[in-house]
Amino acid sequence: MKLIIAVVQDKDVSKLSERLVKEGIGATKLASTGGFLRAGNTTFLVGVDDERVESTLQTIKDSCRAREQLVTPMSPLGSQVEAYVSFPISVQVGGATVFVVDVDQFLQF
Ligand code: 2BA
Repeated sequence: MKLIIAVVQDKDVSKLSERLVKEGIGATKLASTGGFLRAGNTTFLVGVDDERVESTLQTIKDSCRAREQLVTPMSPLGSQVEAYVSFPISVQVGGATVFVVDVDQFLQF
């Protein structure tokens, strides 16, 4: 068994949730925050038997798409700490960031 941990954009959550339910794949959703953008995203925990890993990854891939997001970092201007200028830059977010890890035991009490 594997645990698939997938960080997805909030805009893709309902589509992915619906697909997982339809395909009978159990999942848990956690509200999470990206370390870089500090914007909300959603982390799915999906436990699946080994033979369903590839199809589950394909479901995640099909449900999540990349988007451009503008971020305005603060950049120092000159030597004074309080002198800052900000300008927006575009970063590509997603589709999904996925980790697949081995599960030692799966227990339900
Ligand atoms: P964030 O950390 O908010 O990152 C959003 C997007 O910003 C990233 O998209 C990437 O394009 C860009 N980015 C991240 N760190 C950067 C940096 N130091 N410099 C320049 N640009 C940077 P994705 O790579 O698609 O990641 C989407 C979200 O997936 C991330 O949101 C984070 O929540 C998660 N994630 C990505 N890589 C991860 C990792 N190695 N471990 C855990 N979570 C990760």
